[in-house]
Amino acid sequence: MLEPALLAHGALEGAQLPPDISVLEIDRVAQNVVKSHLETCQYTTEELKRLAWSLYSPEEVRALQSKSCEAMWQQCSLQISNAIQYVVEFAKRIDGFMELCQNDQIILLKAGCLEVLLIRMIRAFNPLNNTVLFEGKFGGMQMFKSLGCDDLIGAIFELGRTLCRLQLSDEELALFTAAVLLSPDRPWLTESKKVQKLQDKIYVALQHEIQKKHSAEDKLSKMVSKLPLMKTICNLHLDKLEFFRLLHPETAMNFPPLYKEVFN
Ligand code: MHQ
Repeated sequence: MLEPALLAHGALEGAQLPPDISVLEIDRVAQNVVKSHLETCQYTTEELKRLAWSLYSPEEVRALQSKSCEAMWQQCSLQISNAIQYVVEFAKRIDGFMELCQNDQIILLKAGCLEVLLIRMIRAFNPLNNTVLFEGKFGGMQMFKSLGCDDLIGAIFELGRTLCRLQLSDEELALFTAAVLLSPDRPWLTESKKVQKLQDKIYVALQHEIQKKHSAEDKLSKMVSKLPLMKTICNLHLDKLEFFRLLHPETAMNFPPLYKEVFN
């Protein structure tokens, strides 16, 4: 989905900039996006480094596992909803986003925010022991057993592991999440050309950032190649939510408003 546009606009092809974008403008875009990310990333790198040592004990994991499916869904939707608030704030701080019509802002957020969360997850994911941050401590996938979504959780952890292998810096993470958010191919966008232009600049800035250390074509195409798995996870999540709603409509009604609004 993203590849054809990327290739067509030359973002993956060497160092040359599209003729209408200057180096100064690309630097400005990068600075704005990185600043926005750092201001809205929920946990600083230092905080996360400290937290990585606090693991759930086996008893605590067992306690989470013996919760009801409803209680665990409620807890997860609350955590996700909190994290979404930061993604919304991130979007609002990206130059150009607030200049899009409100309809398109909502479409981009609804379609992109879980993907952004999944990319942001690598900051709170420890590939050494396969654990993720959940309510202040790190734990493995077993802690989500009571959700009854082993396939979804397995896919999320697999994505965490493969994205961690790319060793993205905060700058790369910031630009990658901004590019995912500003995807011009989301259904029902009214000004997708405007979105395309914003995304093009962000991808050029990302390529520029990667080139400081690596071969950009290589790393950028590896990053872009994880997008299909993210799409699969988003669809799986929607399926699970729909099924849960059928089984427990009262619980689903009480999910956090933001979670309901994004995934309704
Ligand atoms: C963010 C911080 C953050 C917050 C919440 C959908 C469902 C029923 C279950 C974290 C998914 C379970 C999420 C809470 C699980 C995979 C979810 C529940 C980065 C992302 C992160 C760490 C979320 C990652 C995914 C978690 C653990 O800044």
